[in-house]
Amino acid sequence: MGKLGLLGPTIQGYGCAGVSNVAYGLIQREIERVDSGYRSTASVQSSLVMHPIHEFGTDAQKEKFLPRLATGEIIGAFGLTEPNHGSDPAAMETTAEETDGGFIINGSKTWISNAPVADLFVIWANCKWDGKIRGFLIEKGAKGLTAPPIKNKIALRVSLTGSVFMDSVRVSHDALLPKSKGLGSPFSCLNSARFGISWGVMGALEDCIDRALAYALERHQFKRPLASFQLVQKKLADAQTEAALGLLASLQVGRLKDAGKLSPNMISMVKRNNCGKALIHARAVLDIFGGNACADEYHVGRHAANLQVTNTYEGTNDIHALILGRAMTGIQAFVN
Ligand code: TGC
Ligand code: FAD
Repeated sequence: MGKLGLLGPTIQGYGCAGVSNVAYGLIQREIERVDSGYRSTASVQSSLVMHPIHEFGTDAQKEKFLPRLATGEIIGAFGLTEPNHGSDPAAMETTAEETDGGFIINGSKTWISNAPVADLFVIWANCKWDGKIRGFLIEKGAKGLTAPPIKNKIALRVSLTGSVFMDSVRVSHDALLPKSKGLGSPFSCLNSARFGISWGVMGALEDCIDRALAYALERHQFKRPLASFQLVQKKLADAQTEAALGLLASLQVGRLKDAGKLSPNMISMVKRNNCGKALIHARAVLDIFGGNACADEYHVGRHAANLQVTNTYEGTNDIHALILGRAMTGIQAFVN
């Protein structure tokens, strides 16, 4: 991916491709045709690690990390979710305390993509001196930092996921992302990643449709191809319609993002809609495979399992419904 210029592609300079947000979306769509886990690896690196360094970091941090993240020489991870706080990151327990030489970080993160192989961790912590959430760059090998893998996942198996434990990890002042302040900072990273997911899941659905169509044309029952049955055609037509509508919605959001006219609520709408529709229709076309649905060589079952996760991470389907409900009614349904 690094060789192809697919990592951090919207960033100008630092060896990055410097393409538009629409191009970023198209990249995620193609990567997720292969597997949602590949797209996860790429979008964490691009949107959740390179973006905050570029947005909130010093020139020295950008020079030090961005070129090597762009080539894939080093891998990054983004730690927001904690064992006791997923949908509600504002309540995080990870803390940063200022000392003479820098900061001491304590806490734990869970379900962190790329963590077991990460060279660099963007860790979000509550700063004890003013109660604000800020980002910190912690390099692999820091004393007190461990990132064990979460094993035996039943979905997104190609993406490595881990916990991150920080037991009095000492970092220098250079570790702070100085322009990050408040929950809006990690959320700005999520805006970019959620936008990419909205394109990516449509790529996964398109792969499901292509495979189901090919199977339906080839497999015969009652002396006719499955594709000749009206119920099978309806499944394919419904899925193709949602893939087309979802992609066009993401394209419009991408154009608005490129024009600087984006509202994060638009991203919640396309992330929620496209992940939900991709899951529903991947499951529907999976039926076409009959018993072969449970054979891994047909791939659609793998996509369907992955798409359940895309409906969970980066804000669950229901959390995005509540974000949209808040935007419409002005009433927040998830008050602490
Ligand atoms: P709330 O009061 O709404 O906002 C707090 C501050 O943040 C600002 N803000 C945003 N800024 C930019 N973009 C957005 N989308 C923003 N949403 C909110 C807001 O203006 C406010 O700023 P300020 O200056 O007034 O302080 O915060 P809340 O605590 O009430 O939020 C609730 C909720 C549910 C919306 C939020 O917490 C949420 O989105 N929860 C879901 C958590 C989530 O998405 N976690 C993702 C973890 S990372 C991940 O899953 C990676 S998977 C990667 C992969 O493998 O692909
Ligand atoms: P919870 O918050 O406990 O939610 C459980 C259920 O309750 C959900 O259905 C939710 O919608 C519902 N719920 C919660 N609050 C409300 C409410 N107010 N009203 C109605 N319903 C509610 N996180 C990272 O920080 N970095 C990563 O790289 C990362 N990668 C991930 C990779 C994988 C494979 C997975 C599975 C997760 C990853 N995550 C990552 C974590 C992910 O973002 C969280 O799992 C997600 O935000 C949900 O949090 P939770 O699992 O704690 O669920």
